[in-house]
Amino acid sequence: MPVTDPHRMQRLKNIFASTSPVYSIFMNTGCAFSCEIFANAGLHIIAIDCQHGLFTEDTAIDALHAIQSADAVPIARCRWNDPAHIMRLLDFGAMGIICPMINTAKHAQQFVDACRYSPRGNRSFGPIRASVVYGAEYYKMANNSVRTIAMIETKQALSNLDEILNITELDGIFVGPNDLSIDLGHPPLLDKDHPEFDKIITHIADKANAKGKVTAIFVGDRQGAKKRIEQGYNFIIVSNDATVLKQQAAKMAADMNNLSG
Ligand code: 3PY
Ligand code: MG
Repeated sequence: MPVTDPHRMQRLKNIFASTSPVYSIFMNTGCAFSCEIFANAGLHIIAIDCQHGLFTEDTAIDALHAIQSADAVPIARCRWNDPAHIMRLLDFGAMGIICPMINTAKHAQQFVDACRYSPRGNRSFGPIRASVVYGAEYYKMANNSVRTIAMIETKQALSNLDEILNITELDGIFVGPNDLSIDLGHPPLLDKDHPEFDKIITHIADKANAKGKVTAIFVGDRQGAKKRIEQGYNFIIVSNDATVLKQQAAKMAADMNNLSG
């Protein structure tokens, strides 16, 4: 029996509709086996990072194969607001796109247009792998299933937040706390306590929640996740596979060196 399943397509939408926070991790090593490990570890969503991660379009396909081995939903951060690249990631089977550096309503409109078929956008038809994985219904269901998430990570995006949030086809925003803090004149703050910056982070969540959008943010660890959830975020991307591997490798080496010392 073929393993096509149109219901898989609705999973991301359904996950975001839940009232509990949702967790993911960025895959940055460019390694499909790493994606398989994290996808089978129990996270809701696995996010392939084509912006800062080592993935190319070719290896993103391997990552999608690997994620499919588990129950996790595959999404991708595109390398930039580049319609050709976004369309390929969707054709490969990513069910959501996180787009970096969306600073104006025009940027946001260009982004969501690339994710929706006409008349709701200008995505070109050719779901080569997506129609194999999700079945013949893919075309009919794609516009209502693919999730569009715009990164808010500059001063300019902050000042245009209301206009960005008014874009109908935009399903959510994702705060990049490092880029945003840098643009506001700080070192990269990630989830460090910083009253002035924390106020801005809460303000973004309040505005996005009032519009019924997914409110996503990047954090370093569990403590950071807890804080951002309290500030109003419901989709948390925690760390990345390269960092987790680095941390565990350092711990393992220190443990072994202590043993022999
Ligand atoms: C940022 O913090 O700027 C990010 O893009 C997180 O991934
Ligand atoms: Mg960023």
